Amino acid sequence: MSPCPIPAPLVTRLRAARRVAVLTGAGISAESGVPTFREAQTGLWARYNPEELATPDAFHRNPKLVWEWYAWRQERVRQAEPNPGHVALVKMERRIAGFTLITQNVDGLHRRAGSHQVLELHGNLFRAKCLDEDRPVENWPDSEEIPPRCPRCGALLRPDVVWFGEMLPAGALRAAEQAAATAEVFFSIGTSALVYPAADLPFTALRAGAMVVEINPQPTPLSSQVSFSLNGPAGEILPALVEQVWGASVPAGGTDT
Ligand code: BJW
Repeated sequence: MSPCPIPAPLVTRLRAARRVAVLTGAGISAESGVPTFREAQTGLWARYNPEELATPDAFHRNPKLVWEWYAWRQERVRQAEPNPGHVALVKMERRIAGFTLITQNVDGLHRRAGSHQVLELHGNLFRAKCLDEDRPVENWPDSEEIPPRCPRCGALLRPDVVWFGEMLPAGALRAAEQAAATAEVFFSIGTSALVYPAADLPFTALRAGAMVVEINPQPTPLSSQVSFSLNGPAGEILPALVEQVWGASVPAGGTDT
């Protein structure tokens, strides 16, 4: 049962839409038990501010601390499962030919739910790259050293994610901007809409005349601008929306890695 009614004009527009783009943030994984970026961390990490750990400076100052933070997050995500919000987006992908899923998340839960086309704007928690060569590294020899070293050049390895002040992957960003500029309906789901350039995407869609819909239990800087603000958890609102638009029988399909 959705905590808020799905607006009729949204249902009508979605049934007819050929191009839909969705931007997700940490909130979509909250109901899987993955902490959002700006909420208090737990346990060992409660005294650290994620915004201060996700920077090149933090890594240069204390690479071991930052590597271990990402290792802790990997472990939490391994224990998590995709939730009904992720699954509803898989169903949406199956219903709309021109569907683009853009995520700021690094947890890989959209793919684990079965989404095929995912533009990962901020990288992926489960990849590492060489700090000096900026190339992905898949395997490295066991060692006591944290972080481990690049087997080719001996430089430190770092998580293959995008930190503040770093460029987003150009191809993914270009595809996301194109999807936002051409979408008939654009969703901004579970993001505080504070971090650029991702936070610009809903505005690109608005300028191009899209219906822009936000799903979030809390207001954001985007809320006053959107066509519809659906206040509640994505894991409840998205399944209700998909069911109302396309009925209960939309297949979700299996999981991919
Ligand atoms: C629920 C829910 C439920 C809870 N259901 N919802 C223009 C203006 C000002 C600044 C800039 C600008 N352009 C660029 C900048 C600088 C900077 C920036 O944006 N700073 C701002 C903070 C002011 N941007 C950058 O540096 C970017 N690079 C760049 O622009 O390069 C070009 C350049 C270079 C040099 C100079 C100038 C330009 C890179 C940004 C990289 C962000 N990286 C991180 C870390 C990734 C790795 C990791 O995960 O560790 O990405 S930071 C962090 O924030 C992470 C997230 O993806 C991102 C967004 O967070 P998100 O997803 O919105 O999470 P939260 O926690 O903030 O919000 C969760 C929401 O969910 C809340 O609203 C809840 O209410 C909601 N929620 N439960 C639905 N059940």
